[in-house]
Amino acid sequence: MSDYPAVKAALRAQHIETPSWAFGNSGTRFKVFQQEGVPRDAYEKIADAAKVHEFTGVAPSVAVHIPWDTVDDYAELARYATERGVAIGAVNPNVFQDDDYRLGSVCNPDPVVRTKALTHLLDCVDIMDATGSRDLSIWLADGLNYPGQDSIADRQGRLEEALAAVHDRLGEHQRMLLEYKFFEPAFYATDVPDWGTSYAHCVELGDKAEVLVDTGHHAPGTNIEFIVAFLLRKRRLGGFHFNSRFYADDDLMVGAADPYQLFRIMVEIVLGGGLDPNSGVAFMLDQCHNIEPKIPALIRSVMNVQEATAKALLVDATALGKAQREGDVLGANGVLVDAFSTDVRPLLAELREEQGLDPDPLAAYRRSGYAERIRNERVGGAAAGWGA
Ligand code: AOS
Ligand code: ZN
Ligand code: ZN
Ligand code: ZN
Repeated sequence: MSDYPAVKAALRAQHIETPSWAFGNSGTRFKVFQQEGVPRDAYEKIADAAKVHEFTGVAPSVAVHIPWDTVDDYAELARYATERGVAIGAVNPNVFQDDDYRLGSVCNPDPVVRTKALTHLLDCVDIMDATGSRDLSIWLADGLNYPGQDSIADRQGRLEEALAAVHDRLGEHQRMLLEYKFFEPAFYATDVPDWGTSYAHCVELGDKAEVLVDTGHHAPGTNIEFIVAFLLRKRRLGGFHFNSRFYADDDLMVGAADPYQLFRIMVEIVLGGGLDPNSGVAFMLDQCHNIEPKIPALIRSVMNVQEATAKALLVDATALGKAQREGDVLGANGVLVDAFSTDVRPLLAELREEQGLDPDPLAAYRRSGYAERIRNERVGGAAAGWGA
């Protein structure tokens, strides 16, 4: 067994970023259920994110999505976040919600639309300058619904051109993370469908471009931990969008569908040095809470990532290495299974107490009365949300 002080130190150093859009209302194409007390603007989303951090101690930043989180003064928004004990994390440009983007954004056959999309990406870098954010998190909905609809090759050229302009614009301490997704909203072909496409573009772009792995963006059966190990080794793993999926891009709570997969991913992170804050791997959540209350769902998600990380930290690397060198297949697998089977909840409760937190973040949140307060205070006005 690894020594607990080192395990705890690593757990304290891990930061898990919450997404502003997960605090707002969301849904499927069938229905967006309205919940009471949801934030009405970016400020209220940040206030809620601060609560997740207050009770977990490891969620000190919140990603924003532009224009969903548009405000007049981003420096002021960043100051507001600081006052609440959190920071603004990744800036997510939205180049998919306007009618102009029917045939794509930076890959659109129309140069006018491409310019509009690129301008928005560059505007988001200005926002990063104001908020002090490091990461521009790019996900493009670009793709084709029908064979022949547009030239797959030409679209790659347009993509390259736009991404290069963004890369050029980035400041010294800024990065662009390029997320991939194999389908949806385009169903025949996506312009950045997989990690290989994202990786190839990043390598060509330069050192400020890294791949973002959204755990829900893979075909069933994909070995995500292989992708993680590969990218980490090549120093191109920019970070994660964690969530769970049963069927498609379900955006359910991370660790809900397959905690063993999350553990296997975290094992590669731990063994590959990705937990070191200098490795630059950003642990972000990308979830939508359609039917469950948002803040408790995010607290639960943060705890699920922590549990998987704790188990990964308990992997006996010495015993694993020895078994691997000796070709002891069952022994090596047993080391992983032993770590996964360990109940790390007492360890995490102890860690929280050492950090001056309640050992049970969900119970502490429930007792705090915050849910009742926002339900009473946030009446009237439109709820800000996903697609808002
Ligand atoms: C979309 O499927 C991606 O996961 C993006 O990260 C997206 O911007 C985010 O989910 C907000 O809708
Ligand atoms: Zn995502
Ligand atoms: Zn997604
Ligand atoms: Zn997702």
